[in-house]
Order: sequence, then C-alpha cells, then structure tokens
Amino acid sequence: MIGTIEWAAAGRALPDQRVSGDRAVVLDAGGDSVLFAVLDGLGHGAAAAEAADRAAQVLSDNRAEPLDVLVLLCHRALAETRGAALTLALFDSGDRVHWLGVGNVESRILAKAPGKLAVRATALLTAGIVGYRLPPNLQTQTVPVRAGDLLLMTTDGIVSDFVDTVDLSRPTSEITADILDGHSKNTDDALVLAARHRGHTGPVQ
Ligand SMILES: [Mn+2]
Repeated sequence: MIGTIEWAAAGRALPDQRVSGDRAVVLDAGGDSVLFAVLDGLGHGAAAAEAADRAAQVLSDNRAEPLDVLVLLCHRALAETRGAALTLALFDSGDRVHWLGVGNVESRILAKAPGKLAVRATALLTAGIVGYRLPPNLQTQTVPVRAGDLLLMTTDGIVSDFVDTVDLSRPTSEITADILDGHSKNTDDALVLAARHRGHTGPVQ
C-alpha cells in the first residue's frame, strides 16, 4: 500500500540474462499524490538496466515535478545511454490519473462493469525513445477513476491479451504474478505493475 493505493509489480529478466532492463518505480509525490512509472531500457542486459536505473533515479529526485518535465529530465539524463521507453501515471488526490508515455510501455485502467470487465481508458502510445528522440508534443492525459479501478502498466515483454483474464476481486500481487506467468514473451525482459485505487472517501482497508 502507498497512501490509499494497493499496488504490486512482477517482472523477470529475459531467460539467460542476469539483470532485467525493465523497472517499476513507485513514489510518494507529495500532496496525497502517488507516482507510478514503468521503464523499459532499450534491448536487454546490463546496458538496458543502466538506462532504466538512471531514469528511476531522476524520477525519485524530481518526483514533485509535472509529468512532462519529468520526461524531459529523464531524456536529458539518458542521452548517453541506449535510451528507454517510459510511461508515467500519477494518481492525484482528486480521483484522477494523469499519464504520459514515450515508447511502448502500455497503460490501461480496468473497471468493473455489470457482468464483465471494462477498459475504462487506455493511454496513448507516442513513438519515441527517452534519451534519443522525444515526440514533438508531450501531452499529459487525465482520466477520472473510481474506487476499485485497476491501473495496469506493462512492458512489451508482456503480451496484451491478458486483459480479459484479469479478476478484479483478487489482490494486485496475484494479478501481477498471473499476468507474468501466463502472458510474458521468451524474447524480452517482462514487467507488469498493478495499482488499485481505493478512493479518498470512506475508510481505507
Ligand atoms: Mn522490452
């Protein structure tokens, strides 16, 4: 738990590699806001991990900055690395998620709908590589969320056919473990992060 948010991440390196170039970052951003980030250093192995680690440090050091500023700071810091894909998702104190991504880390918000699961929102993917080439416009999207909604962020080592298999009633630790087990590729590092919004009114469990 961080603030009112239950979260978990599961990941693993490409088979035969010692380190993963995928990272999950979770930061208290102040003012009841929580910043989630998923990074995928280009390629795999130690050089990918170094790019991801540098970006994670920049986010930690500048966590209260607006999302587009964070992307620019990471871009600068990663100039001498091989670069990374990066998606940021900020839960604010007003039941909203703000997100911004460069490259192919996918983010979506799943919600309970009568009799089924609904995708409330999917983050736009913008082409680019942090550290090498940013898209011309860094446009943060804002999505309203309700208590119980689940944010899922996945690197491209996860096949996105997992969406229909998610059981929202289960803890995030089980949801992420299942997605990693059943939907990861053998050709890349893989990471999935899940965060469940508990809402800001009423008792927190
Ligand atoms: Mn990858």
